[in-house]
Amino acid sequence: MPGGASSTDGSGNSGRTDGSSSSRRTDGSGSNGRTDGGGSSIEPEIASQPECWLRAAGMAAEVAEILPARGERVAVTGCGTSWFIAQAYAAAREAAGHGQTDAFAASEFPAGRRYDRILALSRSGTTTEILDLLAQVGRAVPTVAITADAHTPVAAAAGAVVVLDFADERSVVQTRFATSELALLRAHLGQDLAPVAGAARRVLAAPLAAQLIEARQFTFLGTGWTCGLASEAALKLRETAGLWTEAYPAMEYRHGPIAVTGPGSVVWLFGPTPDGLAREIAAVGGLAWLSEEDPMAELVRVHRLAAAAAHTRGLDPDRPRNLSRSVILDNARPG
Ligand code: F1P
Repeated sequence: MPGGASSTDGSGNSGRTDGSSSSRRTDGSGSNGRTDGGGSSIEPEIASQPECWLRAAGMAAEVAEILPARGERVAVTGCGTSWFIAQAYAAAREAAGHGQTDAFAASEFPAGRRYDRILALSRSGTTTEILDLLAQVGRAVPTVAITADAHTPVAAAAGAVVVLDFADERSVVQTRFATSELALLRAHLGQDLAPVAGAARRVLAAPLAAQLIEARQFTFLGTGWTCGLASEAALKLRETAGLWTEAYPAMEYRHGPIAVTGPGSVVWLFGPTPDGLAREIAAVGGLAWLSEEDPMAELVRVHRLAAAAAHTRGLDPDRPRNLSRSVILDNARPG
């Protein structure tokens, strides 16, 4: 069902594209077999986020039955961008009083912990660590996956699936899929996404500040649910433009990370600014970037910067160095 939800016991591995026999990144194509037809895809994907968010949020009632219920003990898992979105949702859910929510990289999921539901995030639906985890769990615990592609192994591996195919991307790096699944999850927590989409439209319409385009190093800081967004922002600039980026909980910044701030550094705050921190950043020569916009809209500014910085550096933002749409491993278990 496009853009919908279903419970599945489906048929397995169609869509898995394993490529060469021993490489750790094995889908080879860099775009899961898609043909881009020239020109960057990432800019229109970035620009479509407000509409995608509203559409995803509009699905919240339809899929409420298979998403975590209030009071459940929940684990959320993913890899790369999906892990950082898992972190953001986990903190937001717990802060909203919906119940204990832990986030794990799929490869580090603690065996033996009891949860009422496991939520797996995977745009591609083919990531090995996610599929291995779901296979280990089986039907012992209710599992639900959010994916962009219903015709991938994750749909069979999870007990239920939410498909956001309208937010899928041609770009290797995730922008609108990741934020759309977070929009759905925020809506499921009872948040109104309309003002958030409005904030993203303002961010999209504003010029990118020259100080951001010219910066040599970025440190992203967050608190609560924006810690995950800060990590995702840092990953986006690394993946897309090869930039030096770091991310921490805001109060951790003074405990070491401040050492790398200097002229040409931007310290980008996604959550509330701890008292005195902006002054300390300025004192060591960095630029503190603060925003009144919703942090998810602020992530859109990072997306725009990532694409612009890639072009400035002569890189193709749709095909980042050393990356592919999905990491599919031949030997899933280390050691
Ligand atoms: C996500 C992911 C991306 C990363 C890279 C490999 O996988 O880890 O975040 O940019 O391209 O894949 P998934 O969400 O499809 O499981």
